[in-house]
Amino acid sequence: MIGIDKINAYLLETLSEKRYKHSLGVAQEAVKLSDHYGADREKAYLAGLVHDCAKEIAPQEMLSLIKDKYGVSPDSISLHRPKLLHGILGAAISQNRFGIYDTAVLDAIRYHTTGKANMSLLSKIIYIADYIEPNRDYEDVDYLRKLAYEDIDKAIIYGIDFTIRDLLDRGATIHPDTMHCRNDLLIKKAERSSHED
Ligand code: DGI
Ligand code: FE
Ligand code: FE
Repeated sequence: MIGIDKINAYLLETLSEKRYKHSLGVAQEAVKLSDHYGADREKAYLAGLVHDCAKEIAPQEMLSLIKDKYGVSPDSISLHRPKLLHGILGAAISQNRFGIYDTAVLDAIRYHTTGKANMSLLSKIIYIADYIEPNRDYEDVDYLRKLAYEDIDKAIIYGIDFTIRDLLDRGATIHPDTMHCRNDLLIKKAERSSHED
């Protein structure tokens, strides 16, 4: 892996100041969540720092990098909505430019926008840190911040519901991984509570 200083230099060059601050915020929040839930804080910092490294690349450029440079074939929903490509491309850049080979870190980057079924603790942490990092400001953010430290699965479901409502209001497509993630967490939650009876 290249050094953190080189990764920071790349991010400073390719991201707006606001997005770079957001990335540092996600890294910081991910470390806090890792300490709380017993995940690897160094992996969490790294994944948080780089999760949006592809966010400000123009859609056409994203597509050609993904397909031609990195040889990945995105699904049709992601192709339809280029915003969904930045996790896929972020993981490819993290591997090929930054030399990150840790599959848990790469997966957390890859799925940070949609989530997916059977997420690892690290992926869950990055997913929710993205919603609650210190620079985020929206109506429910303080409630979600509290929930994230009480029950991370519940917090993710809350975040997904929030996003799905917004997508429905805008008449947008909903990625199947988003639904798989939500269903998976809801089913596991129901199974856990039935075992408690
Ligand atoms: O990159 P960030 O802004 O920090 O956050 P993000 O990676 O979670 O991206 C949020 C955007 O992605 C937001 O505009 C909604 C969109 N999005 C999230 N899930 C889905 C989605 N868009 C579609 N079409 N389908 C999804 O399931
Ligand atoms: Fe993102
Ligand atoms: Fe983000």
